[in-house]
Amino acid sequence: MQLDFVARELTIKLVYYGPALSGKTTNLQSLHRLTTDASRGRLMTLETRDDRTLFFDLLPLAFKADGDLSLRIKLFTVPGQVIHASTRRLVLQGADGVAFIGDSQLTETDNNRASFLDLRQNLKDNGLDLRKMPLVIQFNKRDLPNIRGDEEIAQLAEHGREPVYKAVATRGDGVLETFLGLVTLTWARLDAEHDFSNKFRVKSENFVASLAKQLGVTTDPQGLIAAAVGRDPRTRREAT
Ligand SMILES: Nc1nc2c(ncn2[C@@H]2O[C@H](COP(=O)(O)OP(=O)(O)OP(=O)(O)O)[C@@H](O)[C@H]2O)c(=O)[nH]1
Ligand SMILES: [Mg+2]
Repeated sequence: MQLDFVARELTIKLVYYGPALSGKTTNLQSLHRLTTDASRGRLMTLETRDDRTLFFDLLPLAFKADGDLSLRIKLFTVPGQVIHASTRRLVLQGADGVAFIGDSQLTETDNNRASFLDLRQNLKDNGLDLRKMPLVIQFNKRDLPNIRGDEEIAQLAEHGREPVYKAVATRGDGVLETFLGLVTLTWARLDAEHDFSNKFRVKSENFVASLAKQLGVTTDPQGLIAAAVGRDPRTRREAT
């Protein structure tokens, strides 16, 4: 998080993390497609010929809140391939929130798990604690055969503390849901810590709804956020 109090400008960093080929870059591409020109900057990607992210992707978004606050969101993806471990750690530096993009295919279960452990370790190496990090989980590629079933995901969601979204990122399904769920958690966390809604006279109740509207989202944002399986991001997480 970066705060320019004089300019009333807050910049937050959100990171899409997950195993290789789970669809992190695709999420940003879909988000870019689903938002309006006025609210977003250029999507920067750096890939090899076969679509593998080499360093990171970055999508900048901008939002003017009701009160006195301009919010900039820098949305990053990490490169999922195992060899890019040090790059992932670098991209995670100063993250305010994380979306973990998992691959629903049964064959990817071990890779998802390894990537999740890698996330926890890399956060730790950056002095960040996974348990305190605003985090949503996405199970992507729901259109493919041989995927983890809805019931299994519902069970996982019930036992975990994070909101879980199902997605087909190529079609844009679940993409706004995941993003808005993450923004909801991240704003709640930053607001609780720094009292931004008072300092900037921002109405927290309709913060995410008005952000969604400015981004050009035409669907009811509350409905999108509520698509989470398991925990609803709008409810407070009990202290653990
Ligand atoms: N069928 C299907 N394919 C998808 C979906 N989302 C992404 N893909 C495909 O999966 C491949 C990898 O997607 P990327 O978005 O590049 O994956 P990534 O997570 O950025 O991969 P790395 O950069 O290597 O970490 C591409 O061919 C995408 O088109 C989905 O929901 N369904
Ligand atoms: Mg990528």
